[in-house]
Amino acid sequence: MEKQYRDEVFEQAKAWILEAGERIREQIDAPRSIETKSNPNDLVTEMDQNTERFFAEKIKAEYPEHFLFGEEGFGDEIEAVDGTIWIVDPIDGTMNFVHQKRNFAISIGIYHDGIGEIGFIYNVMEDILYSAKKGEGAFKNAERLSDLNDTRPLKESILALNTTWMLPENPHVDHKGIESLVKKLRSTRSYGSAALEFAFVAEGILDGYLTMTLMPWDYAAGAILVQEVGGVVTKADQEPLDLLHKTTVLASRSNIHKEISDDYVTLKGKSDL
Ligand code: 2AM
Ligand code: CA
Repeated sequence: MEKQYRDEVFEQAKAWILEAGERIREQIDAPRSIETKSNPNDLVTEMDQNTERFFAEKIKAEYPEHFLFGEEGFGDEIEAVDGTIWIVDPIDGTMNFVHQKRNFAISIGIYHDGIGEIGFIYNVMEDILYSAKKGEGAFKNAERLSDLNDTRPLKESILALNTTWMLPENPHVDHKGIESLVKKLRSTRSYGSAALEFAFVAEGILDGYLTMTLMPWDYAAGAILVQEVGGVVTKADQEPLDLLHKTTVLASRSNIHKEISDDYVTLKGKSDL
């Protein structure tokens, strides 16, 4: 994507994200009906749907040649990465949105022919916008984020990790390896919003994020942000991410990435689930 065009799309997307976030903040205390999707804990609200519809309408009107790949299904059927695709999670961390009324984000990654060009993660209630453009670094609001420290050892690292992966019956990863990893680390965190977990890795307040089940809209923006500050983002077995399917993800500072994957992660099946 040409720089001038990327800058223009960036400014447009930023304005829409801030507007969508303001609408969510205005209605944060309104009564809402909550439905479930794939399981009783997979929540969705009208706010998720209305926010994605807002982006779908804006993108269609302004950029009819672009595609939208969104969690709530208001976009296009995407089967290939060709062209310009907005990969949108209107609310990442819906359970936090419903239960906590904070700790959720709007996540938008804009890809051209499979290359990440623009990433936004908007922590709505804190009004903090993380952003990145390919080759131009990452920002937290107006502050440029520093390149990640690549010397801190694993034993002094904090990793975002869900407790699920330590349960023997989890279908994705050998729990004993994760148990050893947890013992090795300084500590773990679990924020409940994949997008924010990526943003915190990019900011350097987390050293990494390991998960077994993410959809493209959960990591599309985050992967761009983390890579722009020198971090490494792959599937948990170090294979490249593929943008179209559910996947495992390991995002971290460069010096601990291979060690985590080689020494602690043994997948039970393929990394694309
Ligand atoms: P969501 O809120 O947009 O659904 C919670 O640990 C994180 O995982 C959130 O980012 C959440 O995104 C995501 N998530 C929840 N259920 C998921 C599922 N079945 N597959 C993939 N990601 C999921
Ligand atoms: Ca969502």
